[in-house]
Amino acid sequence: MKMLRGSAIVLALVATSAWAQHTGHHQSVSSADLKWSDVPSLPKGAQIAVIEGPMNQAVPFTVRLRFPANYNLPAHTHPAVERVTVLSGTFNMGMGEKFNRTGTQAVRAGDMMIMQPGTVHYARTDSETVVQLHGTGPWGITYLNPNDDPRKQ
Ligand SMILES: [Cu+2]
Repeated sequence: MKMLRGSAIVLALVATSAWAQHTGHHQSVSSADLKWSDVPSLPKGAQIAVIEGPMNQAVPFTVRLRFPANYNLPAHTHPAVERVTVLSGTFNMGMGEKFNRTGTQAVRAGDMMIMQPGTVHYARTDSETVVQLHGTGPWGITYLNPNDDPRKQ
């Protein structure tokens, strides 16, 4: 990328304060600086770091999700295209309404999956797994069985 010398410093300063906002500015993201927090919409144990967003608006988003070992994510859908890139560990993804331990496909570090809105899917981990989601909001998650939704518990 070609950049004027003086503006590079200004952009770097903006980038550090502009995470989690869609600014259209150059951003350089170091994984060590990510701020992780719990995710109210996901079963306990998952954490999220928002790099770009916010996810609930019609803007591009990039987030990372960290799942502990032996994590189960029940069947659900999203209102927007889901693009999942696995960064570490293995994300075992299954298609369909019924959670089936043996019916998952291993999505490994470096692999990715793209799912259309409304596709019913579920996932589980055997070891700690970090995935990156990117796309365009507004994002959301709807559980097939409302009792699976931690926001309603
Ligand atoms: Cu999903």
